[in-house]
Amino acid sequence: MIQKKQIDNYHTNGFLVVEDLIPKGTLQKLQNTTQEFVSKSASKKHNDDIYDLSDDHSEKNPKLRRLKNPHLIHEVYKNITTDDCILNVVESLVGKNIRRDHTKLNFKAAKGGEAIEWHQDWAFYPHTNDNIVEVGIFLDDCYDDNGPLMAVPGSHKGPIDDHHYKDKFIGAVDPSVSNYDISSAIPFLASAGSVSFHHVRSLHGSKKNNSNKSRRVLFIGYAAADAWPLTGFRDLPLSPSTSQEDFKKVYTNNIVRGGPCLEARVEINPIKMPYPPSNSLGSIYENQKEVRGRSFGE
Ligand SMILES: O=C(O)CCC(=O)C(=O)O
Repeated sequence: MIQKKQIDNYHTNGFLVVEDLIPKGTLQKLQNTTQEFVSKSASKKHNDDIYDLSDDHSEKNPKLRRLKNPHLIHEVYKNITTDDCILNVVESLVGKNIRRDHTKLNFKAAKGGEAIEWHQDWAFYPHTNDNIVEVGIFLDDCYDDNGPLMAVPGSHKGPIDDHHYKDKFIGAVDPSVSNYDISSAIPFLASAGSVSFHHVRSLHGSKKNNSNKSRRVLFIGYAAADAWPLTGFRDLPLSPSTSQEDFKKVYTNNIVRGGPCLEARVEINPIKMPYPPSNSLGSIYENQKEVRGRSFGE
């Protein structure tokens, strides 16, 4: 459990880092499993439903940028998404009915793991309310030169920056026209086993990893069960061929604490829909391709 002061900090700043939240044995399992996937990625030549590869990925020097939906491909990842050590904190931030929305494991390889441009997750997936938190489980120690995630305090309560470029949604903000002072961003620095929590509207980004150690973070997005996506669930179209089973798979089975809620709670929030899509699809790295380096000059 976390203290009231930590919860207040989350609501004031839009983020929180809790040190050493993951038990040592669990952390070890997550690290070992992740290493197995890095080894498996070596033989991959192209991005697919599981692997997102860096442009300089090769068999000799595998450079995995992201594992997509890790909870669907290995029990160890699935189990951590329902573990009380995470859900107890998530409950105190978003309430007692919780839906797991997505997972992803971001890698920043030593000496060059890629930057992620400034963005607000909300711009990608607006919902009927913004009771949504992104959890980041640190699989490695993460300090200044490892390309830590950085977030602008208070940005979760303000406007949504423009994430479009040349009339397409590219999922990145031009810092020179941001509503926020990027230089005030706070890096999330902590040892492996620590966990960050950032609000879906918090403006964040991360630099390249210039150190000689990798930086791996397992991200899990959780939403209040009554927050419904305004773009709909991609895998749950309202069509005659959508079955009860499909609904369970996409919604009910992802309720990880409390119960489901078909009554969407609607709040007034700033929203610009993420359309039309970027020229480059598949992951945030692909979406942001056209403007890569704009924020961090790398
Ligand atoms: O891995 C990172 O540093 C940033 C992750 C992130 O913001 C994202 O994947 O949307």
